[in-house]
Amino acid sequence: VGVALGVTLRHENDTFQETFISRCEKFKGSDCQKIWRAFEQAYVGRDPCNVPMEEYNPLVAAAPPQPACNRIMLWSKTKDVVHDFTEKRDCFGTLEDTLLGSVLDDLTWCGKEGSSETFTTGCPGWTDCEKNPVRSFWYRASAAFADAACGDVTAMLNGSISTPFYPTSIFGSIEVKRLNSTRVKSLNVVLVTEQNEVANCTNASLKDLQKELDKGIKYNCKEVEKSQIEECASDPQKPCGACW
Ligand code: ZNA
Repeated sequence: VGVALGVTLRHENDTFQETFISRCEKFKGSDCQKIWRAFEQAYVGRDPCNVPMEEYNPLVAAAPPQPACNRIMLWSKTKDVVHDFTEKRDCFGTLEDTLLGSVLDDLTWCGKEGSSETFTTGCPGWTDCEKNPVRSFWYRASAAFADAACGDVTAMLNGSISTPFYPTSIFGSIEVKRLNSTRVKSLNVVLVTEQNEVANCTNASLKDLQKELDKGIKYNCKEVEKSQIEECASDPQKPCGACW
């Protein structure tokens, strides 16, 4: 049993690294071996509940997000509709379109004290402990992405829930706070609504969002039906600026 388990784990470890490297290599000119080593050092051999976001500083330094002014798309509780749109249309870039976000999207990983391996099973879940390797990575990567934001920034929030702006979400606790008025002109909220609209742009949580914004950043909010976003995603003729 011990041997069989050892073989399974070795295999798990290799597949994860292969996924990492092959996703990374889609970004031409990147030193993916170097980026892998910077990634691994953040969590390998560590208690998987004690990986602070700062452990990923060397990784972010090795693969910093490239700022694309006026094209930054942030999101909270709208992952599917956002990525459906950004995959089909070349209008906006999300964190998941940057090297680090694209390499690690939908992956789970952790280390273990006394081991030099990467595990993909038996890792703490998002809420099991705060300083888990996956959650700390997204905090750190989101901070870097927001720091690099410039011009007019868009954020897709969910109008089908009662608090589209959640102060403890990554968008609320990291991204909004790090938008800097010397670089960012405006934050444009697209509130994605469905037939059963629960929240509109007058929602109290959106007042809290405006209070968090650096003075000097203009704020706009627009309610847009999900079906309209999906239609524009499937209509390559329509200019980006005419989607909503
Ligand atoms: N691609 C990702 O998996 C991911 C991306 C995970 C976390 C954060 N991000 C960044 S931050 C993303 O690019 C957006 O710009 C920002 C959204 O973060 P948020 O405001 O916290 O939004 P959210 O919808 O609550 O969470 C985003 C993602 O985090 C979810 O799709 C899940 O993958 C993960 N997540 C959040 N809360 C939980 C969770 N997974 C499991 N349990 C949770 N309670």
